Amino acid sequence: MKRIVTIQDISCLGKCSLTVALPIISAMGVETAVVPTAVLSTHTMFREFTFHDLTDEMTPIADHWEREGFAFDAIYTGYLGSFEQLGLVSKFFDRFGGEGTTVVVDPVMADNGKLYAGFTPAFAREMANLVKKADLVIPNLTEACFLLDIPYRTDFTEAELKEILVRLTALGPRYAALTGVALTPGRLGVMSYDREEKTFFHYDREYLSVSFHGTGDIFASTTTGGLARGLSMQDALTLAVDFTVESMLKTLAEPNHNTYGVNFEEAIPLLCERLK
Ligand code: PXL
Repeated sequence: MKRIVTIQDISCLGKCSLTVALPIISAMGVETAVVPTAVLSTHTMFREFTFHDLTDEMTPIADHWEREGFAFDAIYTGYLGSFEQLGLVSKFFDRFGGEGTTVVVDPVMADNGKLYAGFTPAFAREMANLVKKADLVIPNLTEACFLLDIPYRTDFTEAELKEILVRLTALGPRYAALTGVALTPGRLGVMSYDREEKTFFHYDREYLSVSFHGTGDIFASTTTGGLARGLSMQDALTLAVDFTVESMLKTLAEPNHNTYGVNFEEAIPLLCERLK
């Protein structure tokens, strides 16, 4: 069985970060180790939340794992809360990365043109530094603009989006995948670039005019799980789009659905079916 490790917070209720990554990647038939970076009562989109930092646990966990000789087929990072954590994750990549380990960085920090509460442009620059060590970076369009320090717009042309992807891979990763790309009115999807093959890829689905929290984490988890299961980059990204859309459709089908997270649970059969 393949084994990945994911490094991000655990928001106890709210369906994002670890409470999404663990069930999804496990359902894909991949062992999922975790390094929880903080415990929050909910994600930060609620009016109030508790926050307990776990930075001090990160190095002892890695030290123990190194003594045990554990290795990972992929390392996947999501929401990271401080400069210190970015530095520790960079060290983690040095210790557990290398040949045979795919490093996936989802630079969670912004959406809809704005940084999330608590993040700064300086943090984004440091995140760009971490991205250097990734094999795949999966930003949304806002995060890509912050990583590249360019103004965010909603009307980038296809040529401009391609330029953004090329510049993201110039930071270091072989692959960049941009989420939330709308090349055609009424459609939304992913666009990616492979620096070695110099090829672009695009896949989209019907645009659902709703925005749910946690869909970026669902997308990145599915992509990482798919890669660990041996899918090509294009197949992993396609599955991630389809699973994210399916989760949103399941949510919309519920009369009194949550607004804090999506119903990915009832979409899990699609994942299992596609990985048969
Ligand atoms: O979904 C990304 C995410 C993860 N973890 C926490 C968050 C967010 C987004 O706001 O607040 C704690």
